[in-house]
Amino acid sequence: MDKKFKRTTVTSALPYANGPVHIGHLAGVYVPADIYVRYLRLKGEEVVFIGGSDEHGVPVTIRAKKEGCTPQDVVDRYHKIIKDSFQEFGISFDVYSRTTSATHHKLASDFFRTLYDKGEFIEKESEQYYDEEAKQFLADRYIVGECPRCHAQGAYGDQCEKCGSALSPEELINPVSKLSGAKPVMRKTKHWYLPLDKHEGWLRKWILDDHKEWRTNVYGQCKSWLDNGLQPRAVSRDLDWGIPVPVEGAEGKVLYVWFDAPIGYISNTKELCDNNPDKFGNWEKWWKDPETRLVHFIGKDNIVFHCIVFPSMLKAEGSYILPDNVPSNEFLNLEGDKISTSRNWAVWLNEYLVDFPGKQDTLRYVLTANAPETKDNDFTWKDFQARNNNELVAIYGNFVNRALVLTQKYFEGKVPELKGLTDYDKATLQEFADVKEKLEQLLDNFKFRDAQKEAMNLARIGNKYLAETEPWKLSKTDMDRTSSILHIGLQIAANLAIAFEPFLPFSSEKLRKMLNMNSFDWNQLGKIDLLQTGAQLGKAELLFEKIEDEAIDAQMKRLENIKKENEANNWQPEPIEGQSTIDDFAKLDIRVGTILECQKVPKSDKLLQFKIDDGLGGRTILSGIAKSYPDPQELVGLQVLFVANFPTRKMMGLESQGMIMSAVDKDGKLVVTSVSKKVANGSRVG
Ligand code: B3M
Ligand code: ZN
Repeated sequence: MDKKFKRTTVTSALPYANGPVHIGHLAGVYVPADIYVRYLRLKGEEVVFIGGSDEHGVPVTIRAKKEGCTPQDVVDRYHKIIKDSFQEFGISFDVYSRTTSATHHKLASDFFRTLYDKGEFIEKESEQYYDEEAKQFLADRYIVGECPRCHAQGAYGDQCEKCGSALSPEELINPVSKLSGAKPVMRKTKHWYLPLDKHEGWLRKWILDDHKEWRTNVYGQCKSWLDNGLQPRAVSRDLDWGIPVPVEGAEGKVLYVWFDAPIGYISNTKELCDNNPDKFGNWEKWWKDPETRLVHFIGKDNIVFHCIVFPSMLKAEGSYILPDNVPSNEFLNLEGDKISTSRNWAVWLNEYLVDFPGKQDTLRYVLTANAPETKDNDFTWKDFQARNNNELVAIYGNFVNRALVLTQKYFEGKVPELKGLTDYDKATLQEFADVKEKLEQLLDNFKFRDAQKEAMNLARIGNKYLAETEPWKLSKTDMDRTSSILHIGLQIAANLAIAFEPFLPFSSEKLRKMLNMNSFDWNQLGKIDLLQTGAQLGKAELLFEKIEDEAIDAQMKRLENIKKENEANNWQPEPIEGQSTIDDFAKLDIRVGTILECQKVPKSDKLLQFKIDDGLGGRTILSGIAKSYPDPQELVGLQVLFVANFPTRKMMGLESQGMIMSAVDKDGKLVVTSVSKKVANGSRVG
């Protein structure tokens, strides 16, 4: 660590407690933060890892309304689900609390009051949409209307989900309140603003000059915000869910969720320290001591809040440190499409664990291997399977298993003696002598993807070493050599347990037990005296299991079904195109006829053959609707519309005299059109 720091406060974005967490959250924020913290802990550094749920904000109230329960019910439910998921995936928070806690309400309220008393806010009146029936001001998400850009209906006051445009509520065409359906009116309201423009000067220097080492995506986004000029930001809202604005005359107003949420990091630290003073000391040292390094792990949509808004709040308060780094990731997509909660396009952590019990490390591994560190990245189930089977199982698992099983077989499970080194041994040891430096260099710079590759490279070295020295063959002729090879193999395995601990904590724990390691020290990395000759090893177990095609097919099927559902839900009738005249229409002779017989055409999966009573002696018509009518008998007796004056066509050796008219439903199914009352067969449609 940088000499100027003594300890590190690591925070990870507080997820909204309005739904479960998915792989995108894990990949973007929590796995990288956890890797970093585990690494620091292994090195023996002083660190706290702060997490928690973000329980205020409009999305929570919307969910509550939809489900007919209170916002508190919603956050109670999801806080628990989210907390459990994190725990199951080994995200090793020192504290995971919530912004509805009493500690947080007080701290956030006091924080606001301090800034208020110092004159750090400006008070402004503005006009905002108000629902006269529901008697309340409307948050942007509570107003829907026509999108001014693409003219889709149902666009929200802050965004059109159809075309993705960011909107403000005044731009919507024909806005209506989602609460009552009433047309909202403009009404005056007072709010407190943080004058970010006033902070621009020091922010520019602090970020653009002093933190050039920040990731380019973070630095670039900050630069563009700063170059565009900062505006005052409202830090209060007219809402009844949140922390009341602690100022007289502010009834019905709460702190804006993005004002209170980052303060949640501080409140949660306070809660941790107050409950464990012996272990963590006073909370203030984690937030106010310039020798503390503050690091925020976040997703890219949170950059402005963590790099500009929150630092301005901290600076305005005056007694806090500022973040030293804000490693933010880009987004993870799923099978090529943006992860979306509302479209259920996600792999939910609680569901993953039902389908892949005990495979937490596999997901951690794959998410880090594909971490969207510098650009958006894609998660696919095929890649998930391949990385598990070809890397975790075939390289890491296979190597460790061979070393342990052979030791069991030839040396009664005791670490055999090193009886000399060949040139090949020396070259192998040389290959990973600098693994510690390499890993540190990458981890210190938040390059978790490359760091994990480096750890896997160590497993590759081990795997290759055993494959080439073939101790299972040598054991027949040269027990001394076998002894040395397995000694080295086991030392590499012990190195792997340590090197992989930040990434794959469950597997490392398993391996630690198998190797019976009683010390587990980062500083031993790269050495070959981690295990004592003669030490008894534990039982060899498989570190990873192969994932079969069926399990992957089931996941793909699930996604396919979701895609179909979404398409059906998003269906809109095709726009009317072109013009036609009454004369065009008159050329078509459309008649009514009764279906007398209907059967599948042999060897065709599309065609049905109809016998129609057309009032003119009868005719045969072939129609490509077999897939929509698996039981053709249901059509018999129905009066349908058909085009009677098409020339006869031949299909599959059969003649078709006309076309039965069908409608294409939103799921693509064809439905024959029928008449509402019995008419004489042969009647003309016009
Ligand atoms: N809850 C937004 C999000 O989950 C927000 C983060 C708060 S961090 C202080 O993306
Ligand atoms: Zn639009």
